[in-house]
Amino acid sequence: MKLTTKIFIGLILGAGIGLVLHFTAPDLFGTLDSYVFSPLGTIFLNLIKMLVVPIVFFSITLGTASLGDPKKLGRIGGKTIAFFLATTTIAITIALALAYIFQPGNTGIDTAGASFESNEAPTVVETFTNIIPANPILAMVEGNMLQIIAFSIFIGFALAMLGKKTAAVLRVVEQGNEIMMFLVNLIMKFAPYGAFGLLASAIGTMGLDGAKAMASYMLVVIACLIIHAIVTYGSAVSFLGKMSPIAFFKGFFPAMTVAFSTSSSSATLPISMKTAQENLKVPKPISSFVQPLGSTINMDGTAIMQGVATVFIAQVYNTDLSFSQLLMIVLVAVLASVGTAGVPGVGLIMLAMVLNQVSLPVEGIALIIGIDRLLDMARTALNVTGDAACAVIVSETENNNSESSDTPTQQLN
Ligand code: DAS
Repeated sequence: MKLTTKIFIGLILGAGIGLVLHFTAPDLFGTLDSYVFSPLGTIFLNLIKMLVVPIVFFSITLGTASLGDPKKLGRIGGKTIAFFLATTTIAITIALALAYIFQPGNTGIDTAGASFESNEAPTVVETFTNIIPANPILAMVEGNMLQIIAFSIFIGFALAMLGKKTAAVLRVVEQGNEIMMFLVNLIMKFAPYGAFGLLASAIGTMGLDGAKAMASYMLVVIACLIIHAIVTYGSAVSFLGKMSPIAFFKGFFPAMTVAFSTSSSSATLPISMKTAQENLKVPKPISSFVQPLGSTINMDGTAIMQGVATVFIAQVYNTDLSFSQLLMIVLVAVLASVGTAGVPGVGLIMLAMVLNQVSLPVEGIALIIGIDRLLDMARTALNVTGDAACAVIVSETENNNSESSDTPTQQLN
């Protein structure tokens, strides 16, 4: 049976049992929650939290190193990175805006019991100055994600510039990243049981309010994904790529369905590239530069989930996020998407990192973890679509420079 099906069963069973016990046998629920539901959920959450620091270090170091020597990136590389960072920032801004407008977490859920210390939110200036870690090892021990990301980018940049001199270290980082992806896959096998425990515990405690909160969260995320696809990508391919948005989405639809069913940008990459080259007429040299890079460093769908989830969890815990905390969410989610590899469930692990950074309880993931697999399918489809949109735009603008001496391939060398 497919993992997605198992997770669905865990989700439905957990929500169902939690709801029934909430209304018919609250005492029995209390006992089961203490000895079954919460322990299952805690184990799953700790497995996710266990990977956050190493996965950020290895994947962002590798993501940065794979950019190669900035001088060699040239015009195409510059356009690609600029497009990726711009669209991811727009994506998360849409997410934060809609989460504030629709308030999915304000459903009167009583979380008074759930106490957590919310660190004094730093000012905007402190947010930026604090990015550079005075002690990177301490940053890892404390889980200071922005500092870990910054340190990883420095290491990745050094690896890119030192090239062959540090090839052995780069190999170790690549293998470290492989180990992380293997462990993500392994942990996701526990997801059905974790989702069952977390859902039964959350719904059993919060009743219908919890179910309503999850439904509204899901609707807001899906609305953001659709808006970003139509408005951001639609207008970008139309104005910059000189392609009709309908032709773009129709042409790329086969790859979107593969991404939706696999929940993995990496697994979809060969289809994404083939579809972009054949249906969207993207030249092979540009497609084979932009799309593999995008499947690693460009994940707008994931950034949208993280933006909505963070505001949702803050609302559930009746916590107001300051402007500098919102800025932090944008920074961490954009930077986190730089390294996040395209495998199922990795966005959820990165969400734990974003919550860490704005000192919100990672336990808040309990409310959304069950439905995350469904949303993972939808956001992965958006992730690969953003890479294709970038490829269309880069190839169009490179054509406009066709009077320039070098061809895309020469430009890339
Ligand atoms: N499943 C990831 C991908 O492949 C996205 C995510 O987990 O958010 O893009």
